Amino acid sequence: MAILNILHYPDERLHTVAKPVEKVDDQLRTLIADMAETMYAAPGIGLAATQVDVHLRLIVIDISEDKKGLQALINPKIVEMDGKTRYEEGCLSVPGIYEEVERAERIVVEALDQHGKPIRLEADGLLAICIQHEIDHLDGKVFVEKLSRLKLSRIVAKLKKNERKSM
Ligand code: GNR
Ligand code: NI
Repeated sequence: MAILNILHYPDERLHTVAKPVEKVDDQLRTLIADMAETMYAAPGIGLAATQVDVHLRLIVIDISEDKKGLQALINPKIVEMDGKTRYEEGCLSVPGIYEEVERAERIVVEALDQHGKPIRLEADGLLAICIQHEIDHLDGKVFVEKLSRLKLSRIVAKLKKNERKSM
């Protein structure tokens, strides 16, 4: 297994729209295992392939506390959404920034699992928020871009300052 490098905002590669996975094979399962290891090491509750510079529609999620809830979603598609909720989100690609954003409260997602089997998932609460955050990454969107331009420009300035300090 391997820990992969996570791209940091405002890296342009985070704006890449990911392509559908065509074949769920051992090579893809190795990527899933590496993404899971990277997510747990960070630590985070989700990771999109986009964040590790692989532009395929693949996400891993584990919102459990004991690392026993790992779920890989391949070619995920939201087929139903309702309600609205706000939550203070963070992102491994935007380190140290936490901001409230609005999402659908409840979603139904169709995807393939790591064996290529179609699954349908009903989610609410943190799981629903996390899945929407990850699918946004696959569409080249980062959560801070949902904020006002003023807030975003302050965040970019803060990120630049923090990067300098960590060098
Ligand atoms: O670890 C993460 N925590 C989190 C908290 C609130 C809303 C979304 C997230 S996802 C984030 C990991 C990440 O950046 N995934 O893309
Ligand atoms: Ni993120």
